[in-house]
Amino acid sequence: MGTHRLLVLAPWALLLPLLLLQLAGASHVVHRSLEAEQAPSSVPASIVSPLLRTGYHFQPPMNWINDPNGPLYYKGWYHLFYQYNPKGAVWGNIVWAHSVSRDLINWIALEPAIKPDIPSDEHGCWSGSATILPDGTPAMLYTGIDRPDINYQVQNIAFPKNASDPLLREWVKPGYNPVASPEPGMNATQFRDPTTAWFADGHWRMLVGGLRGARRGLAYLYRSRDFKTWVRAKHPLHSALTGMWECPDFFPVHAAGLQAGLDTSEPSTKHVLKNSLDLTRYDYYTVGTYDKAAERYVPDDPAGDYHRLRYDYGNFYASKTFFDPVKRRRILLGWANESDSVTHDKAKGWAGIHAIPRKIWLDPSGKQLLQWPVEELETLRGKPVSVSDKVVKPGEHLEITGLQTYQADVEVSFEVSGLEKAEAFDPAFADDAEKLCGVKGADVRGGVGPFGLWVLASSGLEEKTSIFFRVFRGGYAGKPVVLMCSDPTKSSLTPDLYKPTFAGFVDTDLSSGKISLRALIDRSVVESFGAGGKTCILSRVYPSIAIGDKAHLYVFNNGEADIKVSRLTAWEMKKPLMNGA
Ligand code: DQQ
Repeated sequence: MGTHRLLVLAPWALLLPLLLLQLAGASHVVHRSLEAEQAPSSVPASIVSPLLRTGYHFQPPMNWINDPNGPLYYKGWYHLFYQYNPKGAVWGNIVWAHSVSRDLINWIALEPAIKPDIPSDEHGCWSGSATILPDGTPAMLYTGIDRPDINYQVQNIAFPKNASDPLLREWVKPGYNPVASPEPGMNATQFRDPTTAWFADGHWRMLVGGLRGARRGLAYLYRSRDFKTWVRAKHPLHSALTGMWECPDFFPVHAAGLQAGLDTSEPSTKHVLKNSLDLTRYDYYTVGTYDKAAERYVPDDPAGDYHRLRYDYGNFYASKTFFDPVKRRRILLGWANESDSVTHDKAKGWAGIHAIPRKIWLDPSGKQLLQWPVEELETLRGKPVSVSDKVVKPGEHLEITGLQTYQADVEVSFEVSGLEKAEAFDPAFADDAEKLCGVKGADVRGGVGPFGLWVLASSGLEEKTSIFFRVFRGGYAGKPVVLMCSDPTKSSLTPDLYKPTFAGFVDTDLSSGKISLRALIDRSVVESFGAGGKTCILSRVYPSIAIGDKAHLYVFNNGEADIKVSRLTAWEMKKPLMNGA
């Protein structure tokens, strides 16, 4: 027992000086609220209200953030670096800010780790990735901007100054930087975001995102024997006519259905290549084979090359995965931008959050990935409220009461009684779930569905964000088509908000009539996971009435068929340590 207590206490003892540091940083928080008070009169009070600042999603106390960078685990700590503007709530002056965590949920802010201070990153330290070298030392590959006014991009390396510091507070950049520069004929302003390197047959390899001509997005492949001298391979690992590939990510996955992750250098018969498409601002991936001898990646479904599968069908971009050696899992981190206006962001003093870290693995079908919030999130769950075996009739809704729902985690299993009433599927929408959802939003009556949740809803339903399913007859080979949507069109009465309808199809077998939905509700974000993580949608919303204890949660059914809630459990979510804010 004594030993056990010691083990539990020891890591937190380490936290004390850091917590004091955070308190010293509390002036940031004051500064933020002062800014809010002085907001231009055109900015509604609700927008700058602390009740719309997320409670358990990753963000610093103030200012702009975008891409997650170089996530890694080292000597007992998870490290997250991220693109950050120390001077304001809009993109610019980019450095790598740095936070550490024991559990991926409670975060402590440290000083920025990588800042412009050598000729090859003097005008910006852009995105990059961590590689754990064989001796256990992390190495950081990242993009530097090396000249003013033009975003000319090169790739740099940084190492920890003191490898015995578990917090990796200081980073040094060797004199041989940059390690990769654009060559004649390459587009020097579209050449960035190195991946985690992997080792095979005597060589390290890394990818760098690029653009050839006007349309060909590509993943340049570089090789190195010593992690110092990098030589570009003649052809890219892969390319497609999609526009610029930002933040490529390439990793092995276990055979279908196994939840464990693989270290990036471990061999496997299946790999995933993800690219962030600058043109659409979505993260697309394919599952495929890595042919090491030919140094090529071949997607299993060439027809779906970067326009079919997305990690998330909502506001989620520039993501990155890493291998967690503690729980042997692969974890996905992604950035969600605001969808209010720049004036709003300046008034709030902050912009950008990260999605809750998600474990990812290959679906039993082998055709796509599954994603689920890391289990550590469940430590924030408070008292549960549950509902079982409730039928929601056509046109009815059911309020879930007994808890605050503006910061909540909701898991629900639905059962549809039969598909006789399902609407016929129009094949014109076969490739465009978003368009289909735009036409058939939550308030458009259907057959089987729309059914799902109204979250962050006002009591008079003037405001509500709808997360729902809609089932159609007559899909490919007679299979029902399941559409999952997030409809924020009624989410707020505040003007000047961007309220895109997001949607994806769910490749699920409805023969049992069952389908599940999980929604992470956090003040101005809703992260939804359909059918156990087959289809995910993150949406930013800014209610003006349904904030704080004025936010309600309902199950709704706007179809013609009964829907049964076999089981719904909702938990209030506690606030973790969040970078001192
Ligand atoms: N963000 C970084 C770039 C990357 C882009 C700059 C993606 O390195 O391509 O902040 O959001």
